Amino acid sequence: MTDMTLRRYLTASEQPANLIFLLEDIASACRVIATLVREGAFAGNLGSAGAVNVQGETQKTLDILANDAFERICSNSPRLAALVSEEVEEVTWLKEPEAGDYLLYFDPLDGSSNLDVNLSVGSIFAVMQVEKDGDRNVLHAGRRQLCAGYALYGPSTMLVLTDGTEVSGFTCQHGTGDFLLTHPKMQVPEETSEFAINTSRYRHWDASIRRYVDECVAGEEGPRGRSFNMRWTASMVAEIHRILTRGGVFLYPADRENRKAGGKLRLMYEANPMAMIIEQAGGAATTGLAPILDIAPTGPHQRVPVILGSKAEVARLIAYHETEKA
Ligand code: P6P
Repeated sequence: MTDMTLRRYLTASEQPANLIFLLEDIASACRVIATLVREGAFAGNLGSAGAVNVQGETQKTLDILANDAFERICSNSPRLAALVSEEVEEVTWLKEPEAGDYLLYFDPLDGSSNLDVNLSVGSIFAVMQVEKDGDRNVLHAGRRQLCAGYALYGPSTMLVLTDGTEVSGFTCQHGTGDFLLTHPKMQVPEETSEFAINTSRYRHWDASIRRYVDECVAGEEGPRGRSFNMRWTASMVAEIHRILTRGGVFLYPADRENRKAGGKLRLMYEANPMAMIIEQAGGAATTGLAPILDIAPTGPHQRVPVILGSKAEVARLIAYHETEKA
């Protein structure tokens, strides 16, 4: 069994000490959230908090507790200037920003509708930097992310992280709480026969998405000449982890119903971090019309269309966005 702990891995990667401190704090927050999720039924933490968040979604009690864990644990990081959370409308400024300070973007508990039915959920995060002293701008394109990652609270708790050079997966050892390197240099297979989309939205889809899914469903007799499998777990973290592990393509496209809102998923703390991870693992990430990481944000909670995963399938979907205009 590996003895490569997250600390050893980060130290060997020669990241700046203050970034290592921040990533360790994020890992600590994820350990706390893993316990909160695992013990939720005993502590009476399952179910709704009776409030609605900035997204207009009913907040689960664990959404709030997970956000509190990130805030409480990460706010002490020496060079962290601001927090941008899915659960908080405003940007939380911890200090007067100085050039080089870190900005932390996070979805503390993604897929929380799965909690009450005991299915996988996760946390998603990304780190960028303040550009110059006093600069209170958190709206930077995803290309500027220094690192990104997620925690998956599944049969085991995993932390998957990229620092812009590779994607590494760490599994939390239940006894010690150490995150040990179990999945080094993760790569997305270029080809796949598995797609993930909420098919109940078929009636809202554009022609490009309908064509893609219809061809997959047509199987061996259809234009793709092979059968496809479909998965939908209502947890982006679980979908992305499966795609990183065995390939696939994840789609939450713009459609006739969500286009006015910009799509469903949020750019700064869902799409951008996952796009960096997938690109670093050899996959591709697009809105269908442009790379996600090139989008110039207009707001901290901006929504975008998301298509990402195995490069060959993403390329096909981009082509269909060009040819199927309806
Ligand atoms: P739907 C969870 O709410 C989330 O943001 C992602 O984790 C997930 O992929 C998607 O929304 C699920 O959407 O349409 O199934 O509710």
